[in-house]
Amino acid sequence: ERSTNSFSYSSYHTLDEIYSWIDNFVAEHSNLVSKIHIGKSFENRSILVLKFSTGGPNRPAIWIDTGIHSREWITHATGIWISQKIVDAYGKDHVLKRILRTMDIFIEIVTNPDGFAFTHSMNRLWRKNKSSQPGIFCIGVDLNRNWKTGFGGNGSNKNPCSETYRGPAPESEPEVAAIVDFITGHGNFKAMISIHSYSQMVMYPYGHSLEPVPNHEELFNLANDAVKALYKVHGIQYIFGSISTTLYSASGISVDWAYDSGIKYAFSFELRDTGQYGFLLPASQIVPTAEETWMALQTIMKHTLNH
Ligand code: ING
Ligand code: ZN
Repeated sequence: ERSTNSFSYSSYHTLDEIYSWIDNFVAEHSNLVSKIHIGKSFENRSILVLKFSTGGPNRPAIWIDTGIHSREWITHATGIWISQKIVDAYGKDHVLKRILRTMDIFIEIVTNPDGFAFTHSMNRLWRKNKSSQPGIFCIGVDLNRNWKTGFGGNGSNKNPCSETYRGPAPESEPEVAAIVDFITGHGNFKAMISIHSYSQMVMYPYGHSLEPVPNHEELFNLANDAVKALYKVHGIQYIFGSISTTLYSASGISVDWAYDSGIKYAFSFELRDTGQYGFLLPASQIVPTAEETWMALQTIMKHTLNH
């Protein structure tokens, strides 16, 4: 396909389809969007980030990633829909205009490309990346246990065969190292939102500890506002709170690393549903899920802009 006109935002897509959508999308909106290559996956696929910017060097920035767990297909689909929404709403929507006058937005849609390709070819429910180590039979590291902060703590596993295998060392995985290098090199990120499915939750650090973060109250109130804005769209109820108290202990996770790196608005979403379909959410729910998620994201972006 040579244009995004024929792309269906209400269907799930393969990696090749998404990567060619990215190329068309960037070409059609070159005034606002560019594509950044931040690294290569274990199997040598490109790791791509969309940058939404109206100019200016190194503006304060918002990071959004989807698909760090490859089976969570609703998250990639939501990332794509939201990217399209940003270019549509820019020029119409005053809030978004205000956000993009001051800040840049970065979206990594396929954060785990090797795993994602594997969910299409071999195993729909694959979660980890596809890295292997000599002499070790099991494949894959959980990319949301491989970050430096709290690495090796509760809610991560040292067994390579586990679904939450943390990997041999912090940032051992190229998919994680690429983001760490990019965000650290940029140096001006103010918010990180890492999107998963499923369970209908908005959460903030810490995952590795029960200790409340210094701005816990601010994050609690902001999560509450985000969940309320989300509810208004289609009446879907999310719960919210810190990761360790709302879901479970999890160590070596992206948002704990972001928070301890100075990114004080760090959130992790769990999108629809609560288990009826789980990871196999019907495509008919893509657009409604994205619509409501967008309202929650805007709530966080607006707050980041004003603080
Ligand atoms: N759940 C997340 C997981 O990595 C999570 C929960 C999200 C933990 C963010 C910590 C931070 O286990 C899913 N669905 O992957
Ligand atoms: Zn996940």
